[in-house]
Amino acid sequence: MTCNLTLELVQGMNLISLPISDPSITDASSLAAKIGANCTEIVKFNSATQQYVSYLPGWSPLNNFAIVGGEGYIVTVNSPSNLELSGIGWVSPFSISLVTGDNMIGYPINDPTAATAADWIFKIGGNCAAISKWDVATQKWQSYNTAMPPQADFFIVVGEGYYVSMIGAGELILEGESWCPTGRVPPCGNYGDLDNDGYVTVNDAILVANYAVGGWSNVSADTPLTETEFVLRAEVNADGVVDMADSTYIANYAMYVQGYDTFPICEVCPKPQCTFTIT
Ligand SMILES: [Ca+2]
Ligand SMILES: [Ca+2]
Repeated sequence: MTCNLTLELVQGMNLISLPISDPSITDASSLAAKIGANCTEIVKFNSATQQYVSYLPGWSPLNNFAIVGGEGYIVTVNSPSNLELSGIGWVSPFSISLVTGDNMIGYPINDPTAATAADWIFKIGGNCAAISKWDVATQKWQSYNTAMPPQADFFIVVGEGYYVSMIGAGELILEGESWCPTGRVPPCGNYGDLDNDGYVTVNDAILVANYAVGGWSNVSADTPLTETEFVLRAEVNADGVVDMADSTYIANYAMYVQGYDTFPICEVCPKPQCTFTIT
């Protein structure tokens, strides 16, 4: 499943990483092209040589390095810009190798145990001396290290890049959902999954709304299901009709709205134990 995500770049330096894999971004020149004419420089940190590598859009093909998941990049723009990404999520677990010295890395997976700099130090282990971020608001570096407590911990943010300073080799393993949310699995059976992709997403809620408004002919081209199966899966609130209330219920479930952790139909008729009939 593809998704869209926008990174907002401030005028000046930004330390970013790609939260999703966008097939149109493979190297520094394609990243610069995606940002547009405002992009004046893209820098990577080569951890093997411990040196910066700079790509200057429009100047020469020199240093047109590969852009990959899990790396951080310093992107300079001469006015505020948006980086519009379209692609698929990185695969969890995502392992990032860290060498002695500095490493500039990203945050490719939404790992609930890696939400702050202190979390990262804990996950990486004893060889990690410091995590540093580039604060775009102040255009200054901010560090969290193990040597001089107490300091202000900071949140690790999707789309940003970070320096990880190591006194020996190590690894950061991120595990969780991708930044391209795939949606929730149905609470029981395959209720709420109208496009048959295995998940309950907003797209399923839209299909039910279209059915409620325009009938089968309004959705038949957008689902592999038969009408009978479609109606069975769409009737999630167990009131005997497929209407906008079901669409709303499915949307709330897909978006993890509080109080919508299951469907009423799962109490009445949890598939495959029974077959529900719509009158
Ligand atoms: Ca679905
Ligand atoms: Ca209903």
